[in-house]
Order: sequence, then C-alpha cells, then structure tokens
Amino acid sequence: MSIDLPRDLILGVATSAHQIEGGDLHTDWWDFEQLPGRIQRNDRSGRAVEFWTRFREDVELMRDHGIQSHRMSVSWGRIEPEEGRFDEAALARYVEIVDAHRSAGIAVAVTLFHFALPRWLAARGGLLAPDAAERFQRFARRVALALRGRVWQWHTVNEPVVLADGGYRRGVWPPGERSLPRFARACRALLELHVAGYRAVHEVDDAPAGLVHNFISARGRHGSEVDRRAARVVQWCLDDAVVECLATGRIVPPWGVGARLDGLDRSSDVLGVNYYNGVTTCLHELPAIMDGSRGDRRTQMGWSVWASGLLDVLRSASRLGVPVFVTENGIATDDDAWRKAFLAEHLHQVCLAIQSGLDVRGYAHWSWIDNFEWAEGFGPRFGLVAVDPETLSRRPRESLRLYARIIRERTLDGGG
Ligand code: IFM
Repeated sequence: MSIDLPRDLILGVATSAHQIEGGDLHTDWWDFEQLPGRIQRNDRSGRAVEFWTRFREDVELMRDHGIQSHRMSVSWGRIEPEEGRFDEAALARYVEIVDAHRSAGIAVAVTLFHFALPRWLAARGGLLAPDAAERFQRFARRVALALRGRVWQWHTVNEPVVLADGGYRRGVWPPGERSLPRFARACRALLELHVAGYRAVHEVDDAPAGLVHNFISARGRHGSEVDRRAARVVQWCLDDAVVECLATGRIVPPWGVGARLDGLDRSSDVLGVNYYNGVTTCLHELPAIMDGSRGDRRTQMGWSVWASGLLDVLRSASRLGVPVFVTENGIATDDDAWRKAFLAEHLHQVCLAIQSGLDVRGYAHWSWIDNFEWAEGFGPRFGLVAVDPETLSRRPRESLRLYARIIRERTLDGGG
C-alpha cells in the first residue's frame, strides 16, 4: 500500500554544533571529555567531523539529496569564549554557513543552546549561576542580530530535561552531579534560559521560535488497567507536564510546585518534538516502574524502537496549540536496512498524525552525519551519512538515498 506525504511537510535533517563542528574547545563538554573514564573508550569530540571547515561539502551533499531543512546549532562557547567578549570571526563563519544552506535552497533552523556551556559560565555555577538567563539573553541577542532575516526557525534550548538529568541527577554529563534538588533547579533554570532566548530573538527577528523537548511514549506492559494508569502518570511526568508549563506559565509537578515563570506562557510560536523511544510501565514489578524494553531488538544506545509512540507524543505536543515540528528522530545502528525501515515507519506515523488533524509541519532526521554522541563517544552511528574515521570523508548511506527518494516522490511505498 502506498502512503502519500503532504507536499508542504518540510523534510530535513538535524545536527548540533559540539557533535559535528570540531574544535569546540571553550566549553564545559570539552573539559569533561578530558577526564579519564567519563566518555566511552575515552573518546573526545576533538575534530569531530570537521563541519566547521567542511560545511560546504555537507551542504552540497544535502542539496544533491533534496534535503529541505537543516536544524543545526551554534556554540555559545565558540561565540563568547570569554565572558562579554564576542568572537566576530566565529559569528561571521556562522553567517557563511547559514548562507551556504540558503544558496542551496535549504532552510536553516538554529538552536541557540544544545547542551555545551561556555567554560567561563560553567566555572561560576553553570546553569545554576544566578545570572545564567541574563547572560544567555545577551548571547542570544548577538546571534539573532548576526543571523536575522536568514533563519527559518529558532530553537531556544534543546531537551532541557535530558540535560538536567544527565548533568544533575545521573551525573554522567557535566557538571557530573547527583542531586535531586539541583536537578529540579536545573530544569527550572533551563526554562528560564528558554524564555530569555525567546525574548532576545524577538527583539530583533520575526522568525518563529520555541523550545525543543525530548518526548517519550509510555505504555502499560501487560495491558492491565493498573499498568495503563501507571503509563498515564509516567507520560504526564515526562511529556505533558512540560507542555502544561509552556501553556500556563506555571512550573507544575514534578518539575516544580506551581511557581509562575514570567513570560513562559508566551514563549512558544512552535514546539519541537524529539522522539526516539518509548518505555513500558508495570506496577507489579516495582521498583522497575518503567523501562525501555519490550523484549525486542535494541539500538546501539540500548533503546527499543517504537514507531507508533511518535503519534502518541505528537498528540501530547499538539495540546500546546502551536505548530509542531519533529526536530529529531533517528536510530543508532550499523544496520542501514534497519535505519531505512525506521525512517519509513516513523514518517508513516507523521502522516497519520497529520491525517488525524494535528498541525505537524516538519520532520528532521537525526542525524545528517555520524557524530560525537556525548558520553557514548563516537560509537553510536546515527548518520544518514557515514564518515571515514581517518580521512573524515563522507559516504552517503542507502538510507540517505531512500530519504532523497521519499522527499522527491512524497510516497512511502516500496521500503528500500
Ligand atoms: O545526540 C543526541 C542529541 O544531541 C540530542 N537528542 C538525542 C540525540 C541522540 O541521543
């Protein structure tokens, strides 16, 4: 059976600065990577895949494959390597990068903060520094001034809960802490950054702006009513609570106890949905109230693939009442046939969402290219494009060819 994709659905790819640029050395992540045992195999982002110098090659490949948008990010540490000193050459390079895309007919979405903080801010408290939001607003204003009129869409902060969780609850990302109260403070601080970033962008540019949240789909494991209820609670905590914060401007449980955050309810022109996996919930097997397993095959990240969860989370996200974009969705695997099936199945879910009346306007596959996957280093392969580890030369995978065909023909039949 053939499934048609709407012609106006923008189909693109996603990346982030620290993971692909190389030489992102004024950041907390760069320092964290130097500590033995923090990153798998002691990998370091190092030269990454040298997007900073090879971006024209990537843009050309994107154009040749009909890619319509690239969601990329800028590095705060690279642009503001010392507090208050902005590197004009770095800003000029970002302008060049964005313009190269525009000349190739590729729309650019820019994320202002995707996980890596400037070293100077990390040294004085990072996200929890009292003036973090103020500093971020100043940085965001500079970036918006440099790129205004060129950007299709702005994303303020990428995956606040994932970052707070890695850095302050699990302690596996910088700053390596394990404290629930500080985790909660980091979640709130990231929402403050989001509001500050949103304001800064709209002081100088009209392109739509919004937050990007990592959504997780929860389901009951055994189909019992009690498991289903547990799944609803988990889904509320992971997804709906964030949507509620954005909708009402109040920080609701479990992320806070009702305090208002001025401007939060007016900070979403769009909402970005990152979706990778689901969890199952089971009250009979406490304390494992939730896990990622459904007994099926795991990706290189240890996640199980669950395409229909994308429709669930698009429903959750749509409650905010603004256009929704799938800002990341992808799979870490060396089995490209699996990536092709993943891509087609998830795009099918996007179609179902649109057919059911949800205002989903775009899909970006994570990732354009194999890259530095944070604490997992270079092991997981998320790319539509493979990279030779020695020469860093690019090799399009079959999955990229399939994506190119889907973009061109707007139909999902035929699989590979
Ligand atoms: O690589 C990350 C990205 O930086 C944020 N979202 C999830 C991706 C895969 O883990």
